[in-house]
Amino acid sequence: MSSDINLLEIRDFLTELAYEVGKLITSNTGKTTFDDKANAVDLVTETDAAVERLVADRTKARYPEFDFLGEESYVPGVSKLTDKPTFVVDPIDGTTNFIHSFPFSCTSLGFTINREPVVGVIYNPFLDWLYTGVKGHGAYLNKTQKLPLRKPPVGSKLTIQNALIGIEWGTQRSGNNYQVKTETFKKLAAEQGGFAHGFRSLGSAAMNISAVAAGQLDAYWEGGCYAWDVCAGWVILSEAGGRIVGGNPGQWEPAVDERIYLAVRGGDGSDEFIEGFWDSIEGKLDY
Ligand code: LIP
Repeated sequence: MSSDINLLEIRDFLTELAYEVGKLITSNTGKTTFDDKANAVDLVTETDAAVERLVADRTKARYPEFDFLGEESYVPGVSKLTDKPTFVVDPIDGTTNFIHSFPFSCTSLGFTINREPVVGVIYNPFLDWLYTGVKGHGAYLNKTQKLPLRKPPVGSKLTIQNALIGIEWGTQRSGNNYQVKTETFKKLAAEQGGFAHGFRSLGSAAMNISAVAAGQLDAYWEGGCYAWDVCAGWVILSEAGGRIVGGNPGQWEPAVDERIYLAVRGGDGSDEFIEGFWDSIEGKLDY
């Protein structure tokens, strides 16, 4: 029975595992060769695979009855997220950052029950930032700093104009999705458009979502990432008072493997912000 599962124990187990794989990540950054996946900007390294093997072995040994879904062992059309308790893992989120030694890659270790993210552990070993969240138990940075860290000014409302927004170019650099993204970026930035305060691309979905959970980004919009990119961040953001809605208009309750997301911090005006953001999207993302 899923109600018998000790989520806090799973958080602690995944935290120790994150610290362990963090050493593997920092000791190999910038040193390892890389291969292309979908194209010349969709990259993977042997360290990604080694970290995933370690996480898979440890989780299987400790929780043999639970399923595992990982980026590097995923088989399109075969690997599926089910209702079973499942570890949903991105061994290194921000692989391009890892290859370039840009210190915004992390390991993202999530856990779902009935496809709902209920435990999240994200660890950036370069900056020693550990984000954790457990359903019903809050979200924290480095175990003690409750999220969000930044509280918006009293009386302020979340609007596109006063927002700092996480965006990513992703790996598709032509076609409809690239067109929708780039035209939407322009619309959100333009003085006659959203005139947003600014945009940040951390190069990692998990790091972007963690920044929204911390209140340091107001939102993050991306299409094309997968359940393993967002699962851990999903519960961390929810426990920090934010939420993830669909990255195309009208999807208020997306599935974790929906692949098109808009993450928004908590606070006054978030519904209007979401609807205004959706109105700014120039077309429809399709993944
Ligand atoms: C990355 C995502 C990021 C996306 C990148 C890449 P990876 O995951 O976290 O949001 O823009 O294209 O997919 O491949 O580094 O694990």
